[in-house]
Amino acid sequence: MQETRRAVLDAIADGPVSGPDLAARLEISRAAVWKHVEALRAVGFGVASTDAGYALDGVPDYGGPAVEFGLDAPFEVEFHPSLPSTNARARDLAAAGGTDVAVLADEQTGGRGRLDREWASPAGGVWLSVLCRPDLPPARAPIYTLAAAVATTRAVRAEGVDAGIKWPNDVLVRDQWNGNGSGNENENENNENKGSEARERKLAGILTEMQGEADRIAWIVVGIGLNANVDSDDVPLRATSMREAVGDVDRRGLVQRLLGEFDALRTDPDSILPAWREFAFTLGRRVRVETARETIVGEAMDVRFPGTLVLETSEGRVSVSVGDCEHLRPATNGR
Ligand code: BT5
Repeated sequence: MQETRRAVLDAIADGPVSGPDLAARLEISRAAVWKHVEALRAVGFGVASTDAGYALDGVPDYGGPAVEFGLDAPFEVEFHPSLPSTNARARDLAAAGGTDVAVLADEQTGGRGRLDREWASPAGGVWLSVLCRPDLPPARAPIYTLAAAVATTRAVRAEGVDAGIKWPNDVLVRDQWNGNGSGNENENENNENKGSEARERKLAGILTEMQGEADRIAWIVVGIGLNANVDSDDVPLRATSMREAVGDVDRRGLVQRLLGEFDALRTDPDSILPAWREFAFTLGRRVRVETARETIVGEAMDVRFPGTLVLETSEGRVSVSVGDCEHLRPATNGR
């Protein structure tokens, strides 16, 4: 939001302020005050004109200015009703020199996951890409993916959704009928992995893209897809939504919390791994990790900086930095 417009908004949020007072405080003309007030009304803010002056009496439900107003993080927020992909838009902004921008869309028509997989993005979700330029070597970029997973988990937990993280980038919800996640022996007895995966549904995924220079990240785009106010019929079978878990949520507050948490984590990198471990569904589980070269099965022991999964396998300890991870059912007697 334009700086003076934000200052007008902040001033009238604390009670009525007369036009002349506003003009004097912000060192602009009274005509300029009026223009800013009209512009705020045009994007959905309620601005009452009372005898005592202008007063804020309504904030739009969602959108760029709505999320920016009251946001405790230094991001400019750009909102689009529909975009092919917020990550693609953020990459364009990166190419144009932008930074600390959060791109939001109500729906995406060409949303993408990792390896160019399709990402269902119906209207009502939170499709968000954060562009920043951290002073980090490219090899440390995965810590940003972990930070985004932690921020997303905290934001959805604050809405009452009991979510956790699957390495490296999925936020999952356990099906209520099997809250402990340790396996219901009557289900899918013959299929170790399908049985277990069906009990955890994907609520959010993260796609991190970046451009690196020799020893420093030029820009990084962290794309977060969160099934907020969408029907579970409109996302894949093994996915779920906040609507399904707790009903519709206030997306403005949700995104503000998510961005605030993400900003706090990126400025305190040492706090990321402990928080990730706290929310991890993966640690202590038997997992199968598919990398570009091999398939590794083992017990997930730990995650290490900047996001490496440590597995105990039949051939010893193995560390994996990139791959698709599946939670397996715990081994049962006789197997
Ligand atoms: C991810 O990929 O989980 C990363 C998803 C990132 C999406 C965000 S939305 C904002 C930004 N703009 C974009 O274009 N992308 C980012 P991956 O781990 O590869 O998982 C992809 C798989 O998840 C698909 O193959 C489907 O099986 C499943 N899937 C697709 N849409 C889904 C949805 N809405 N919810 C849950 N699972 C979904």
